[in-house]
Amino acid sequence: MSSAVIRHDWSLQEIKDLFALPFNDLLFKAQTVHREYFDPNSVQISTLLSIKTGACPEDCSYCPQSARYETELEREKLMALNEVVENARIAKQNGSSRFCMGAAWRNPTDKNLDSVIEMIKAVKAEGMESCVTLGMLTPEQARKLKDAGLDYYNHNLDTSPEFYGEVITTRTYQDRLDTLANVRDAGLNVCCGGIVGMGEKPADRAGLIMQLANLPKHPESVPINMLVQVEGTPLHGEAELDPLEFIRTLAVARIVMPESFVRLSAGRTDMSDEMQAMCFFAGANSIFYGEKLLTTDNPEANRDRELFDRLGISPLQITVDAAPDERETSRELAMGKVSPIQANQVA
Ligand code: SAM
Ligand code: DTB
Ligand code: SF4
Repeated sequence: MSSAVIRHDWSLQEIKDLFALPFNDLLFKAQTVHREYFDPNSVQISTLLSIKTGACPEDCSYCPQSARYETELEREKLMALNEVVENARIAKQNGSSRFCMGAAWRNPTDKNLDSVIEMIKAVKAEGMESCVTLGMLTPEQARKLKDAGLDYYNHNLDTSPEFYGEVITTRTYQDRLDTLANVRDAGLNVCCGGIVGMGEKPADRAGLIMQLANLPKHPESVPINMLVQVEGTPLHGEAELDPLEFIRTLAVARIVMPESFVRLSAGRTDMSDEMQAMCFFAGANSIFYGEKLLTTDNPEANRDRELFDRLGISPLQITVDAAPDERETSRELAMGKVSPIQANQVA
């Protein structure tokens, strides 16, 4: 039995106290919790595809896809179904278990939603888990996605409620919480995290983690993105965050959301192998795999394969055609594999 209790009543001070621990104490605690809930050598891998790129009406200061900023990004219309399927097949061949499709929308129109539903069905037919991120959703839209067989919906809180207004003005924090509630109520798995390195204060990183940990149910996936600074966006030129502070953020997320997959998300191209190894030690157990995120670069697949080999990490295998109840147990699946510890105990 696992001993760390799942809580939803974290105070800001408790989270700040975790951040303030000596680095080794924090990492030891995170790794201890991690081992209670997961096989420490198994990492879930997802592949991203931008199905609708650029010309977004929102003003998220970090985002190259906002129509308000002059970036080098070429806007594109909604991708054709066959192109999506081709990309999903390649992702599966490369060992990815989840295919995530992102659209640069404030929210999907009902017509757009119907097109995305066709894509979700096609991805599922390829035997992969599906995830989409389409902006705000109404309760009806969330239900339609669930009925179509969608597994995960990604919608990030991005930062603390206090810092939020300095990053985005075109939708509120409450709008995001409402979409998350609609997604949860529809019975979808939630993927929700944020971005660090945007010039926020340490209290804002703690505030983001507190918001995530105090949601009525913890998100099944928690992506922690390091800001990718894109020329032309307001956050380009922001002071770089201390890499150790990024690792601390992952570690605290792991401790307060022990059952969630914590994803080491955007920003890996600029991280050394050693830094990524430390992120996995801090309890990150999911990555985006493949040479592109949505519009910016991700490490080459070869580099990731080599890194996994050097670290003795294997990609988590998920059986998508299992019954829904069994599918929900991907965490148990991660635990169920014979880990080196269990092998030693048998020997
Ligand atoms: N338009 C939809 C929305 O905002 O909900 C979906 C796509 S949006 C690109 C998904 C998430 O990507 C954002 O919430 C943000 O956390 C992350 N993101 C976007 N640009 C980023 C950047 N430059 N660096 C790191 N993360 C970024
Ligand atoms: C998330 O938290 N990170 C991903 C995914 N969810 C959709 C997106 C990262 C985007 C980085 C910038 C880009 O490539 O456009
Ligand atoms: Fe649009 Fe999403 Fe980018 Fe914000 S993060 S500008 S909503 S694509």
